[in-house]
Amino acid sequence: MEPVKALILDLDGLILDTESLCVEVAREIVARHGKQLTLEAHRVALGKRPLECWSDVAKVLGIEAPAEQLLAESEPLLAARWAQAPLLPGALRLVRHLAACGLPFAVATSTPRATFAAKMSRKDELRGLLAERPGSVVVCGDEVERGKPHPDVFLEAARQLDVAPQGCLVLEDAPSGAEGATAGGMRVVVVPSFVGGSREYGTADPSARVGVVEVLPSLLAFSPATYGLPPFRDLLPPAPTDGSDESQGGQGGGKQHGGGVIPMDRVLRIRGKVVKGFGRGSKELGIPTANVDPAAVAGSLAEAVTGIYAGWARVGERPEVHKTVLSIGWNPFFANKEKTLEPWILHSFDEAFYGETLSLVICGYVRPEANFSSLEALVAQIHQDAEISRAALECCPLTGLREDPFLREPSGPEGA
Ligand code: ADP
Ligand code: RBF
Ligand code: MG
Repeated sequence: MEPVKALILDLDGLILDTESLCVEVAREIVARHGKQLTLEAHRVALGKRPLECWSDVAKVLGIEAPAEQLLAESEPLLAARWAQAPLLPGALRLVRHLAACGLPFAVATSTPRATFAAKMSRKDELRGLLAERPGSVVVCGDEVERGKPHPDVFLEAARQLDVAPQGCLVLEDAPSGAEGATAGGMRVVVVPSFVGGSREYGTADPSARVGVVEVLPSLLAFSPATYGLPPFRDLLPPAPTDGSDESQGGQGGGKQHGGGVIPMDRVLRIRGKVVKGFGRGSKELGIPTANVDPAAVAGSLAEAVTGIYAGWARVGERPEVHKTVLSIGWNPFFANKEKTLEPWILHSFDEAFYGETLSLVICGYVRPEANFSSLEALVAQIHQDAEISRAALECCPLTGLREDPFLREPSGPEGA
């Protein structure tokens, strides 16, 4: 297989969370035309150029107004919002890493050049790394003949990077982007931004020469080492620098992204009541998990990237702050229908504490959720997660967050 020589990154939905802004504006515009935005309309438009998005949305919803008019209606609403689009988890970390190791990379986006500038206007570091480095390559939607799902932006990015398509690895969130990169003869890692999730992309084939090789829940789960690229250097606890084992691999759940806990740029602070779970934590796994009331944390839970995390926990107003490891997601092994947030607090309690308020500072990403061939394998993995989290929470900057003021605020049931 051709080694990966360059990465090509999508922008919207991969690096920037512009999807929620677009959905908000699209809802308003289609409502003006007497329609409601559907999941299908959102899906077909995702990742495409603005005019093509609107023509797809109009077609799917049966709006008679021309796409040009819908686009013109949306532009002032969006223009006011672009600069505020948040960075997606793991995006800045990846871009910093690529720039630091001198790996060639490019942006291939459906966004027109002027909108790209608006989106970057308040992202100084990101803009510097993406667009203002010597040799930066950014190809915008209005700089090629055809938009995604055609391969034009990707092929132009590869041409400017001077790397053959077989040597390019594309990171994309949208079906149209994955299709375009595949049509260009490239391998694609998909990080779905679309609520419909990974089913859209079928099963990934890790050994494919072209097309989708991997589907990941977030950029935090992306491991450059899988493609023979230099591994991230920020994992905790730090790998020994002198020893013979340079790989950082083989440790606990970290295996899937190279070993270790990733310190999070944006720490999550969550407070909620402890409620009854599925009743299998202690009984089936021997691992009690204090399920946090999903209603109390509705917003944060919906937004949080699924995965296993490390952090600090305080029960009610008790004086102690404990290390914790936690799972946010759907528990693929049990195929839950509800997204849960379940900390296993690394402390031995005398009795249960249902109904008490739990305050959590979630500061490290351990690994993506996974499925397992047996209950024993799941339990062994959770114990490894706990060990690696214990060690990581002794390291800077995670260790300092034990003193986070959020853990000391009065813990009303609603929290902050
Ligand atoms: P459920 O399915 O109701 O969550 P579990 O078997 O997972 O039941 O047990 C979780 C309960 O056990 C928690 O709600 C908490 O009251 C109690 N508990 C005791 N020790 C711990 C611990 N170390 N971490 C989390 N919860 C604990
Ligand atoms: N469930 C899964 O299906 N897959 C996992 O990878 C997984 N990892 C977990 C890691 C930790 C640290 C914890 C505390 C739980 C994890 N679980 C996982 C959830 C576990 O299945 C759940 O806590 C029990 O089913 C009890 O509800
Ligand atoms: Mg539980």
